[in-house]
Amino acid sequence: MAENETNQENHGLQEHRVFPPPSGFAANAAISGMEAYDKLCQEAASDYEGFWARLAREHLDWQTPFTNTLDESDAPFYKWFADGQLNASYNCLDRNLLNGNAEKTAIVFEADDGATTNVTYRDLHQRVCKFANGLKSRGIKKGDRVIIYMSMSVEGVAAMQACARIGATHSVVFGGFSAKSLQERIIDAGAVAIITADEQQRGGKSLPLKAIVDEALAMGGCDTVRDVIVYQRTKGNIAFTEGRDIWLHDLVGSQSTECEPEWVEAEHPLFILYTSGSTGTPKGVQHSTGGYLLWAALTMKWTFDIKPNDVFWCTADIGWVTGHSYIAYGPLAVGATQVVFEGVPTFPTAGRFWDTIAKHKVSIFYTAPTAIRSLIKASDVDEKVHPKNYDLSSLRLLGSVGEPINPEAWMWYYKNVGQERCPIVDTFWQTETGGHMITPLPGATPMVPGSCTLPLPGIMAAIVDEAGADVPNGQGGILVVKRPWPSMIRTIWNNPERFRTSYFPEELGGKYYLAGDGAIRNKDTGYFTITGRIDDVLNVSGHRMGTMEIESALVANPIVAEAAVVGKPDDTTGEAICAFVVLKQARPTGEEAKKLALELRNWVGKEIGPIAKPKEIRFGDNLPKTRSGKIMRRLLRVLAKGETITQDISTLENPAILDQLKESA
Ligand code: 6R9
Repeated sequence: MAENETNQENHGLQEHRVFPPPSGFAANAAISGMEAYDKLCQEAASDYEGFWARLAREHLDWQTPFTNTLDESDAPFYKWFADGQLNASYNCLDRNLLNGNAEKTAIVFEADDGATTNVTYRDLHQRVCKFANGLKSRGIKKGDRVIIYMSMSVEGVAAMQACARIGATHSVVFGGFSAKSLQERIIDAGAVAIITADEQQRGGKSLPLKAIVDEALAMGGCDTVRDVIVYQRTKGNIAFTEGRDIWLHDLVGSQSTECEPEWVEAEHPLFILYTSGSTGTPKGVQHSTGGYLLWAALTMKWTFDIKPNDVFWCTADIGWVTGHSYIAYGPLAVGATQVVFEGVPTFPTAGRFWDTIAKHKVSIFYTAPTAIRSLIKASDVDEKVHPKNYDLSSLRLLGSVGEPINPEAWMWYYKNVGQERCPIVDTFWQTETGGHMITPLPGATPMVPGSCTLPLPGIMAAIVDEAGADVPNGQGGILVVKRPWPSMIRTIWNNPERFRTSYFPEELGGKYYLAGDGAIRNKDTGYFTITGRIDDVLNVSGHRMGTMEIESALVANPIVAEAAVVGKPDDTTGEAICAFVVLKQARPTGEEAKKLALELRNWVGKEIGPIAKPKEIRFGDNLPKTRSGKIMRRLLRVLAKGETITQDISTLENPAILDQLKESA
């Protein structure tokens, strides 16, 4: 594991400000006061299985009740509620029709251009049933994998729900990924169908989707794919392959608005979501149906304190796990009204978020620190887009996700968006955890800017050293979860061995879930602060990127001999990608270096997607290496920051190289 570089100030370890939950909030909260929190923690500690069984019975509807709560016989391949049967789409839609929510708005769709569409639970149920019947009509069935490559839309959510309804396992690929990334995921998942749109509409521009699907399929190896289903969003011009491609409106046109859900066992894979790890290829994180849905629903109630009249808005994309748990499943499972937003935070102006909150009277707002930081900057430049100019009185709770929120951004969010009235839930979790893990409870936990505070009841988070031994509070270490929990990753698709070694390493005893983050607990409060990844994973604008993935993309370019990628701190994006590159030709300088750097950035954009483009590229005749040929990444990290190397470089083979790598092209 790489060393854990902690910037104490940045991570709020010196933070002494404490914000108790507003009293009015606590009075009506689902978990009201720390006594209520402690009581739940005690219940979990004294009867772990009983605790989870109770919650799973209370919060989900089961077609066949489970009798077996946790099966550890094949650890770390844990099974939860394994003999129970249910359907995720039934729990998200049908039960709302039965609960009297049929005419309630499920989705307020806010299009890029500001047009609004309201979809009730009854409408959504009908759309999903028609969609599910359409999928069935193409022979798609339980256990099949379906890739969803779509922008933010009601149809995107309906596509996920329709797969769930028929027991097909979906794998959503973020619309910003390249044809090559898409192709890799199609092949790894062995997908039988792809659901996409003609184009996506973002920031006033139309961007291709279907054309990228065509390109991915043309790359070969995707023989499992029989159908490409296309939602018509922009009416842009696209190619159509007869027999393979079908318009969504043609597919669902004559389908029935009823579709009996396919009852699946609780462990049935609801979805696979690819995420970056420390080695080259992305990992297909496989989630279950029962355990996953339980936590998506329960965290809506516990962390977001969702109430019948709330308007919930999570600004994530359905291509990321946050969009799965807190758009496609969680809000629907609890019968909430939510905003689904197609656009970008800066279009038509950087006031779009605040304007949309005012327009739809959003009461719970969940976004990423990167967005907050960029909107702080925007409102510094242009006073008109400052939140004070918008009516944000509907807000009662704010959330943050994806990366550490620095105390200054937290304070700005608290004062200017929440007007010191709204608690902030800084939710730490991961693609692999399925839902929130460590977060304040808005009606209970006193908040400290920059700290995600305490684990949710039932989550046995701890900090250990490299040998798996507990470390005392006040001393940093490795974040682990000591007991399995219902919404945890079940395996890596196609690679159970990688699952075991990545998440349950022998060094830690083979029983603890290794999150991949470093953390420290406060001496007095026991609060957790996440200090950043301890592996080769970067977090750029809340997007997870493996350094190895970017390196592989760079060396795939014929002009590149060698590349090393590190993260450097960035005021807006949290981390930025800095690539050190050795070319096969002589080291370029001046204009040539600039030209080649641009070429390589675009190349990476093509290979992985625009989010992976290095912000900086530096060329050297070589990389700093030890005598045994190992790249000394810690030196590269110092160089990337623009700092002087004070560390020991006695093992460095070629110290002269360091000077070359100080400046970017
Ligand atoms: C949900 C999501 C997971 C990684 C995680 C950590 C970072 C997420 C955080 C946070 C500090 C928070 N992370 N939330 N770090 N405070 N509140 O983001 O999933 O894309 O898999 O990323 O993001 O480093 O390990 P994912």
